Amino acid sequence: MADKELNMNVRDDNVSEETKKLISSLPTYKDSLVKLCKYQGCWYYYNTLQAVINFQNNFQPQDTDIILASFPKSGTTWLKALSVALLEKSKHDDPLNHPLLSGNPHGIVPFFEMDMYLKSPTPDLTKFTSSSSSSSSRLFSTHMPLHTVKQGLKDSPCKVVYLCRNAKDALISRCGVGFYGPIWDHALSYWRGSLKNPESVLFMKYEELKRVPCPQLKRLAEFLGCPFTKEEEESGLVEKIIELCSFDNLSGLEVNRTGKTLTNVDHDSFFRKAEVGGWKNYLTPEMENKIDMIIDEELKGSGLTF
Ligand code: PAP
Repeated sequence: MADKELNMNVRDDNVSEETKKLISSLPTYKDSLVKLCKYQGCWYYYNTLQAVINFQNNFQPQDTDIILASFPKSGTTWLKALSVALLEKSKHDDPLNHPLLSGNPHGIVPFFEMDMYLKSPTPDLTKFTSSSSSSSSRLFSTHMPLHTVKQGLKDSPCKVVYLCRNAKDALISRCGVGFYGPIWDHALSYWRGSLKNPESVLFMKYEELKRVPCPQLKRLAEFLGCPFTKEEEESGLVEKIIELCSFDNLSGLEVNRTGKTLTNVDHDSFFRKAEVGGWKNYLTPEMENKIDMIIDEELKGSGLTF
C-alpha cells in the first residue's frame, strides 16, 4: 500500500483550485498520514475527491453500462470476476482462453474514481473498455455511494450491482483509515436505491454468495440481462463459473499472484482469506458489541441487516 502510484489516491497534489475551495467548506480530518474530507456524506482522500468530481462532471453514460459498486474490501474482486464471466459466458468455448485467466479482475473492470478519473478529468474510455467489449455493455466499478454515482450517471438507466459485506469482516480485511465510510450510510444508499428501483439497482450480500452461490449467480445473471439458458444450466455452466471465480481458483492464477494494477496495487493484495466471520479472530467481545450496537442503531428501521 506504500507504492508511489497508489499514493496518488491518498495524496492531495492533484486538486484544482475549485475543488480546493470546495474542500475548505467540507468537514475534514487530518492525521500524520492522511487528509480526508466528507463529500456528499462520504469520506475521501483529496485526490480521490477530485476524481469523483471529474467523474460527476464528465462521465458520458451509455444506457447499457453496468456499474459494480461496493464498500472497500467487500468482495469487489469477486463481483468483478463473476460479472465478467457472466457477460462473456456465451463466448468462451475454450476454457483456457478466458479473460479472467490472463487479466486481474481490477484490470478488466476499472474503477471510475480510483483509476479512470484519477489522472485525467476526461480519460479515454475506450482504453478502459474491458475484454467484455464484445458484449454490448461496458463494465465499470466504484466505491462511491449511490447518490454520488447517480450524479455521474445523470438520468441514464444503467444497471448498478452492489455487493455488501458484514462490516466487521470488511473492517478486518482492510486494516486502514475510514475512507469511503461510514459503511452503514454507504450500504443504506444502495439498499434504499434497490428498494426504490429494483430493476436498476441489485443489492447482493457477500455472505449469501458464499452460502448459496448457484441461486445468487443466477440472480445476478438475470439482473445483468444474461440469464442462463436451460442448456447452459444442464451443461453445468453455473457451477463452472462459480469454480472459475472461486477464491481458490483466482488466487492461484499466475496473473493474480504477480503483477500490479494500473494504480500500482499488487494483484495478490486482493486475495487474503475470503472467510465469513473471520473477524472473530481479531476483535474482542467488547469491540464486537460496540460495532454491533452502532450498526444496529444506524440501520434501525431500514430493513437492512449486515
Ligand atoms: P478492494 O476493496 O481492495 O477492491 P475487495 O475485492 O472488495 O477489495 O475485497 C477483498 C476481500 O475479498 C478479501 O477478503 P479477506 O481480506 O476477508 O480475505 C479477499 O480475500 C476477498 N476475495 C477476493 N477474491 C475473492 C473470491 N473470488 N471469492 C471470495 N472472496 C474473495
